[in-house]
Amino acid sequence: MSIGKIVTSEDVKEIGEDGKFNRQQNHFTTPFGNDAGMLPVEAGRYRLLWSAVCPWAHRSVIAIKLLGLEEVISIGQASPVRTANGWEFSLDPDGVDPVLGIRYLPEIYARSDPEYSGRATVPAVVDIKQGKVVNNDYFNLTYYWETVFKPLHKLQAPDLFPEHLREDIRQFNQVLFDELNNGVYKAGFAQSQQAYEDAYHLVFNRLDQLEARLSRSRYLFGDQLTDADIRLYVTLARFDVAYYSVFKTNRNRLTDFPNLWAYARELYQIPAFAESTDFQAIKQGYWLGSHGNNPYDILPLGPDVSIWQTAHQRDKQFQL
Ligand SMILES: N[C@@H](CCC(=O)N[C@@H](CS)C(=O)NCC(=O)O)C(=O)O
Repeated sequence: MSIGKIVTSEDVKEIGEDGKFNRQQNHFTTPFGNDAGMLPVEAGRYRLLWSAVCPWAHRSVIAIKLLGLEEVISIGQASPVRTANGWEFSLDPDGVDPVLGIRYLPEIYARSDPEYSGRATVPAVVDIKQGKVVNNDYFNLTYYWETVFKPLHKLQAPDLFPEHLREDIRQFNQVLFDELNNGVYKAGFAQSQQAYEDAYHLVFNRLDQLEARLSRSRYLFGDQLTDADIRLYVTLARFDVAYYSVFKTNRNRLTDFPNLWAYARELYQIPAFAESTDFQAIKQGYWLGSHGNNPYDILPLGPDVSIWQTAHQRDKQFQL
């Protein structure tokens, strides 16, 4: 199947006159829910397509695992290095996704909306029944898994989005997105010195504030792991292996912040986080993909990621 020309950041005009990166809007945003016009909440109906390099997709996979939704929402994984034809399912036998039969992600975007002119991105949720992308709203996906999919959670699943904290978490997540999750991309994709420097300061000012917050609190919202922690984690897990060098956010490494570093290790040591964190894939994806500006495709050997397994002591530090 022909997938046509691959859409790039330039095509969708994500770089402004001032050299600043402005991320494209999501296109498939119909909410999941039980009201008319929503995507029905059903077990076995949807397939989440992701790549281990991608922080926006990673957060969704962590939430699915923590909530025990793996049997409810199936997961298809593209290889970490985006090809000239877009995300490729080369990790699968014969190089095609076994459920959807696609080789490249843009195939299913084209099938879903022939008029779609944006980048074909992960995460993408496909309605298996229709064989179409129905949602790529990465900002809100975890909220759906945590709320409307609640009747399908495993027994004793954690409450990652507690009612009384929802508004606070939403507000916090927006700041986290603007200044850190997407802040690193603003630095990495900047096309002017000023745009890069503004983003660099945004990132490190926010990290300084989070370092202070996590010196007083085991997780972002007290003693309970929430959606906000998943979102912070996916950026921290990529910081030293990718962003520090590839995106030039190099005032400090994650390992230079004692509280953030111990907090990140604590999360990594929870199976849902460790099982879905592939540092080698992250490194390949940022260095060898289009982000890397690495003409000879040389993959750095460091940093040593075995240190993610060292003791964190956060449980002792915040004994109830
Ligand atoms: N859907 C969002 C976020 C998701 C996103 O950027 N995903 C990246 C991987 S981390 C992607 O799939 N990029 C494909 C491309 O740019 O062609 C967007 O369009 O900016």
